[in-house]
Amino acid sequence: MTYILYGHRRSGSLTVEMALAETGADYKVREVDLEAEAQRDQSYASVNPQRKVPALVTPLGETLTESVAILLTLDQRHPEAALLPKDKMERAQALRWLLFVATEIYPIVEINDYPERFSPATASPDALRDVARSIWRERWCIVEGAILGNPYLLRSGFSLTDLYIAVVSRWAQQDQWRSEHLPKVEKLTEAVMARPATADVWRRHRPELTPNRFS
Ligand SMILES: N[C@@H](CCC(=O)N[C@@H](CS)C(=O)NCC(=O)O)C(=O)O
Repeated sequence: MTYILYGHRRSGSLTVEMALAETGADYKVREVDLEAEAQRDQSYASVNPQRKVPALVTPLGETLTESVAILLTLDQRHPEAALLPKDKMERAQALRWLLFVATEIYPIVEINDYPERFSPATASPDALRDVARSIWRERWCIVEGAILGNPYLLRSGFSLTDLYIAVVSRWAQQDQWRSEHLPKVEKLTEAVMARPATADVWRRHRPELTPNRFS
Protein backbone atom coordinates (compact mmCIF):
# COMPACT_ATOMS: atom_id res chain seq x y z
CA MET A 1 0.00 0.00 0.00
CA THR A 2 2.62 2.52 -1.10
CA TYR A 3 2.09 5.68 -3.13
CA ILE A 4 4.74 6.71 -5.65
CA LEU A 5 5.14 10.45 -6.04
CA TYR A 6 6.97 11.92 -9.01
CA GLY A 7 8.34 15.28 -8.01
CA HIS A 8 11.12 17.75 -7.61
CA ARG A 9 12.42 19.83 -4.73
CA ARG A 10 10.42 23.04 -4.11
CA SER A 11 7.91 22.23 -6.88
CA GLY A 12 4.18 21.52 -6.67
CA SER A 13 5.03 17.99 -5.55
CA LEU A 14 5.90 19.49 -2.15
CA THR A 15 2.18 20.14 -1.58
CA VAL A 16 1.31 16.54 -2.40
CA GLU A 17 4.15 15.18 -0.31
CA MET A 18 2.99 17.21 2.70
CA ALA A 19 -0.59 15.98 2.20
CA LEU A 20 0.72 12.39 2.07
CA ALA A 21 2.67 13.04 5.27
CA GLU A 22 -0.51 14.36 6.91
CA THR A 23 -2.32 11.12 6.02
CA GLY A 24 0.48 8.94 7.43
CA ALA A 25 0.39 6.77 4.27
CA ASP A 26 3.55 5.10 2.96
CA TYR A 27 5.03 6.77 -0.08
CA LYS A 28 8.20 6.85 -2.14
CA VAL A 29 9.47 9.80 -4.13
CA ARG A 30 10.80 9.43 -7.67
CA GLU A 31 12.91 12.45 -8.54
CA VAL A 32 12.16 14.25 -11.81
CA ASP A 33 14.93 16.81 -12.01
CA LEU A 34 13.30 19.90 -13.49
CA GLU A 35 16.62 21.74 -13.52
CA ALA A 36 17.99 19.04 -15.84
CA GLU A 37 14.72 19.13 -17.86
CA ALA A 38 14.08 15.48 -16.94
CA GLN A 39 10.34 16.11 -17.33
CA ARG A 40 10.98 16.30 -21.08
CA ASP A 41 12.30 12.69 -21.19
CA GLN A 42 10.17 10.34 -23.23
CA SER A 43 10.07 7.91 -20.30
CA TYR A 44 8.29 10.51 -18.16
CA ALA A 45 5.68 11.26 -20.85
CA SER A 46 4.12 7.87 -20.15
CA VAL A 47 3.55 9.01 -16.54
CA ASN A 48 2.33 12.51 -17.39
CA PRO A 49 1.83 13.37 -21.06
CA GLN A 50 1.84 17.05 -20.03
CA ARG A 51 5.40 16.46 -18.72
CA LYS A 52 4.96 18.25 -15.44
CA VAL A 53 5.17 17.28 -11.79
CA PRO A 54 3.51 16.26 -9.56
CA ALA A 55 2.21 12.84 -10.62
CA LEU A 56 1.07 10.19 -8.19
CA VAL A 57 0.71 6.45 -8.66
CA THR A 58 -1.73 5.17 -6.05
CA PRO A 59 -1.58 1.81 -4.26
CA LEU A 60 -4.37 0.71 -6.65
CA GLY A 61 -1.99 1.32 -9.55
CA GLU A 62 -3.76 4.36 -11.01
CA THR A 63 -1.70 7.29 -12.23
CA LEU A 64 -3.00 10.71 -11.21
CA THR A 65 -1.80 14.10 -12.39
CA GLU A 66 -2.99 17.64 -11.62
CA SER A 67 -2.22 18.68 -8.09
CA VAL A 68 -5.82 19.51 -7.14
CA ALA A 69 -7.13 16.16 -8.40
CA ILE A 70 -4.40 14.41 -6.42
CA LEU A 71 -5.16 16.34 -3.23
CA LEU A 72 -8.91 15.79 -3.45
CA THR A 73 -8.33 12.09 -4.04
CA LEU A 74 -6.10 11.89 -0.97
CA ASP A 75 -8.77 13.64 1.07
CA GLN A 76 -11.41 11.19 -0.14
CA ARG A 77 -9.27 8.11 0.50
CA HIS A 78 -7.91 9.22 3.89
CA PRO A 79 -10.87 10.88 5.62
CA GLU A 80 -9.27 10.33 9.03
CA ALA A 81 -6.55 12.88 8.11
CA ALA A 82 -9.18 15.65 7.90
CA LEU A 83 -7.41 17.37 5.02
CA LEU A 84 -10.62 19.29 4.35
CA PRO A 85 -13.16 20.42 6.93
CA LYS A 86 -16.39 18.46 7.38
CA ASP A 87 -18.46 21.61 7.84
CA LYS A 88 -20.02 22.27 4.43
CA MET A 89 -19.58 26.05 4.48
CA GLU A 90 -15.94 25.87 5.56
CA ARG A 91 -15.28 23.12 3.02
CA ALA A 92 -16.74 25.24 0.22
CA GLN A 93 -14.40 28.11 1.13
CA ALA A 94 -11.40 25.75 1.28
CA LEU A 95 -12.25 24.54 -2.24
CA ARG A 96 -12.89 28.07 -3.49
CA TRP A 97 -9.43 29.31 -2.51
CA LEU A 98 -7.69 26.07 -3.46
CA LEU A 99 -9.04 26.47 -6.98
CA PHE A 100 -8.26 30.18 -7.04
CA VAL A 101 -4.60 29.52 -6.32
CA ALA A 102 -4.50 26.49 -8.63
CA THR A 103 -6.12 28.13 -11.63
CA GLU A 104 -5.49 31.87 -11.27
CA ILE A 105 -2.01 31.88 -9.74
CA TYR A 106 -0.15 28.57 -10.27
CA PRO A 107 -0.18 28.86 -14.10
CA ILE A 108 1.54 32.25 -13.89
CA VAL A 109 4.66 30.55 -12.58
CA GLU A 110 5.10 28.84 -15.95
CA ILE A 111 5.27 32.28 -17.56
CA ASN A 112 7.71 33.42 -14.88
CA ASP A 113 9.94 30.35 -15.23
CA TYR A 114 9.65 29.78 -18.98
CA PRO A 115 8.67 33.14 -20.58
CA GLU A 116 10.13 32.02 -23.92
CA ARG A 117 7.29 29.47 -24.21
CA PHE A 118 4.78 32.30 -24.35
CA SER A 119 6.49 35.18 -26.09
CA PRO A 120 6.89 35.48 -29.85
CA ALA A 121 10.51 35.35 -31.04
CA THR A 122 10.45 39.12 -31.59
CA ALA A 123 9.24 39.96 -28.07
CA SER A 124 11.23 40.26 -24.88
CA PRO A 125 10.77 37.37 -22.44
CA ASP A 126 11.86 39.69 -19.62
CA ALA A 127 9.02 42.14 -20.34
CA LEU A 128 6.54 39.28 -20.33
CA ARG A 129 7.94 38.02 -17.03
CA ASP A 130 7.50 41.50 -15.50
CA VAL A 131 3.83 41.58 -16.52
CA ALA A 132 3.33 38.07 -15.15
CA ARG A 133 4.88 39.06 -11.82
CA SER A 134 2.67 42.09 -11.51
CA ILE A 135 -0.48 39.97 -12.10
CA TRP A 136 0.96 37.45 -9.61
CA ARG A 137 1.21 40.16 -6.95
CA GLU A 138 -2.35 41.43 -7.55
CA ARG A 139 -3.78 37.94 -7.17
CA TRP A 140 -1.82 37.18 -4.03
CA CYS A 141 -3.29 40.32 -2.45
CA ILE A 142 -6.72 38.80 -3.08
CA VAL A 143 -5.67 35.62 -1.24
CA GLU A 144 -4.25 37.74 1.60
CA GLY A 145 -7.68 39.36 2.02
CA ALA A 146 -9.37 35.94 2.04
CA ILE A 147 -7.43 34.61 5.04
CA LEU A 148 -9.98 34.75 7.86
CA GLY A 149 -8.40 32.29 10.26
CA ASN A 150 -5.29 32.73 12.37
CA PRO A 151 -2.87 31.43 11.23
CA TYR A 152 -4.73 29.34 8.64
CA LEU A 153 -7.09 30.33 5.83
CA LEU A 154 -10.26 29.12 7.52
CA ARG A 155 -11.61 30.17 10.89
CA SER A 156 -12.08 26.46 11.65
CA GLY A 157 -8.35 25.74 11.27
CA PHE A 158 -6.02 23.77 9.03
CA SER A 159 -6.97 22.43 5.59
CA LEU A 160 -5.00 21.21 2.56
CA THR A 161 -5.56 24.63 1.01
CA ASP A 162 -3.01 25.96 3.53
CA LEU A 163 -0.40 23.54 2.14
CA TYR A 164 -1.15 24.79 -1.35
CA ILE A 165 -0.92 28.46 -0.36
CA ALA A 166 2.35 27.90 1.51
CA VAL A 167 4.04 26.14 -1.41
CA VAL A 168 2.83 28.27 -4.34
CA SER A 169 3.40 31.58 -2.55
CA ARG A 170 7.17 30.86 -2.33
CA TRP A 171 7.59 30.95 -6.12
CA ALA A 172 8.30 33.66 -8.70
CA GLN A 173 11.18 35.28 -6.80
CA GLN A 174 8.93 37.65 -4.80
CA ASP A 175 10.43 37.16 -1.33
CA GLN A 176 10.99 40.81 -0.49
CA TRP A 177 7.62 41.96 -1.83
CA ARG A 178 5.79 39.10 -0.15
CA SER A 179 7.22 39.74 3.29
CA GLU A 180 6.17 43.40 3.01
CA HIS A 181 2.66 42.87 1.58
CA LEU A 182 1.38 39.44 2.60
CA PRO A 183 1.74 39.15 6.39
CA LYS A 184 -1.11 36.64 6.69
CA VAL A 185 0.29 34.42 3.92
CA GLU A 186 3.66 34.55 5.67
CA LYS A 187 2.19 33.61 9.04
CA LEU A 188 0.18 30.78 7.47
CA THR A 189 3.35 29.47 5.80
CA GLU A 190 5.29 29.57 9.05
CA ALA A 191 2.51 27.52 10.65
CA VAL A 192 2.58 24.96 7.80
CA MET A 193 6.38 24.70 8.09
CA ALA A 194 6.07 23.92 11.79
CA ARG A 195 3.33 21.25 11.57
CA PRO A 196 4.60 18.02 13.15
CA ALA A 197 3.51 15.90 10.18
CA THR A 198 5.04 18.09 7.51
CA ALA A 199 8.02 19.90 9.04
CA ASP A 200 10.56 17.28 7.87
CA VAL A 201 9.16 17.27 4.34
CA TRP A 202 9.31 21.06 4.15
CA ARG A 203 12.89 21.08 5.46
CA ARG A 204 13.96 18.57 2.82
CA HIS A 205 12.47 20.66 0.01
CA ARG A 206 13.32 24.10 1.36
CA PRO A 207 16.20 23.91 3.86
CA GLU A 208 16.84 27.62 3.33
CA LEU A 209 13.37 28.45 4.71
CA THR A 210 13.12 26.97 8.18
CA PRO A 211 11.16 28.88 10.82
CA ASN A 212 14.20 30.48 12.50
CA ARG A 213 15.52 31.77 9.15
CA PHE A 214 12.15 32.85 7.89
CA SER A 215 11.88 36.46 6.84
N1 LIG B 1 -1.71 22.09 -13.47
C1 LIG B 1 -0.55 21.36 -12.99
C2 LIG B 1 0.68 22.27 -13.06
C3 LIG B 1 1.94 21.50 -12.75
C4 LIG B 1 3.19 22.34 -12.99
O1 LIG B 1 3.16 23.42 -13.61
N2 LIG B 1 4.32 21.83 -12.51
C5 LIG B 1 5.60 22.48 -12.69
C6 LIG B 1 6.43 22.39 -11.41
S1 LIG B 1 5.68 23.25 -10.09
C7 LIG B 1 6.40 21.74 -13.75
O2 LIG B 1 6.43 20.51 -13.75
N3 LIG B 1 7.08 22.49 -14.62
C8 LIG B 1 7.93 21.93 -15.62
C9 LIG B 1 7.64 22.48 -16.99
O3 LIG B 1 6.70 23.29 -17.16
O4 LIG B 1 8.36 22.09 -17.91
C10 LIG B 1 -0.81 20.87 -11.56
O5 LIG B 1 -1.55 21.53 -10.82
O6 LIG B 1 -0.31 19.79 -11.19
